[in-house]
Amino acid sequence: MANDGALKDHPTAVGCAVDEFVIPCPKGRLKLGAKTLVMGVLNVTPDSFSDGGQHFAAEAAVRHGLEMVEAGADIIDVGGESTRPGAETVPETDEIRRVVPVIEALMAKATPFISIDTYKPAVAAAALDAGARMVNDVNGLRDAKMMALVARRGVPAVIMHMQGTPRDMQKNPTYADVVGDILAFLRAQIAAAVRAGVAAERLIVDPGIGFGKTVAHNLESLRRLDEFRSLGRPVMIGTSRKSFIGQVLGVPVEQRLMGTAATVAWAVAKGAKIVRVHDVGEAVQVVRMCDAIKAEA
Ligand code: HH2
Repeated sequence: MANDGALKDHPTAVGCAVDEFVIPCPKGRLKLGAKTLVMGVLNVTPDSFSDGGQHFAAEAAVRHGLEMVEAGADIIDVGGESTRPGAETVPETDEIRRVVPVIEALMAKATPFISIDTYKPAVAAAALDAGARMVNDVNGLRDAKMMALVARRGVPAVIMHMQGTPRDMQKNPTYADVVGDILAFLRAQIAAAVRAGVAAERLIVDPGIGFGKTVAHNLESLRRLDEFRSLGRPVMIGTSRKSFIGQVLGVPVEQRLMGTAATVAWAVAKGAKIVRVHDVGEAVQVVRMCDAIKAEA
């Protein structure tokens, strides 16, 4: 079966009681248990905030995707539109033209477990046709067509929280209680998805670090990350190289590896089941170490 990385048991998982989720998906299942999964970011974009342009040519993207598989990525998250603050939207035909050849080539070469990072139903549909097996929606399944697609295809989906849109989300984010507000949104979207025919067991939740949040909001969301487990669904987190790390440490984007590692370790300790990162080899070491410590607890 494909998806070897995600399906393999971690050696330290033996005999320890941890919360465990098994998500059925086309051609297999995604196991989220004692082994924290590492999702590698594959941006096929000219303008992503940290790696824009580096993997824009399909060949370079495929090469980088294969490198991440080799480095131990369990999931490859392919995206064709940057969602950095202020980013311009990309027409869906262009986004499809960016991601589909890359997904097809990756599937032909290594059959990794691929998720499609998009909020556009047509892009998600094309990506699933090309071999992707999960939808990662930064818009949190707010689009009824996306919800219907996920229900119809029976694929796992990440519901991410974002306040506003990438164009305006960092202008003046405000919350009554950042974690409480995100929890309320995620809870409502899980309920709406179930009403639309999505099996609750296929849903993953993500508080959306950096999406309509100040540095203080991001830090509080991480500090209280364990509260998201009350939703009864696996928690995913994407902190990699993000600007709140730069603001805390006073370092530019290319010097945020250690800050990212700290957030990944913290997130695993607080119960995250998937970490979305650019630096896969390093993150694999961090999560394996954290998983080993947790397993002995
Ligand atoms: N962050 C980014 C994109 N997609 N998806 C989820 N579920 N969670 C995240 O935190 C998340 C995400 C932004 O990071 P990146 O893809 O590196 O940048 P850009 O949007 O500029 O391509």
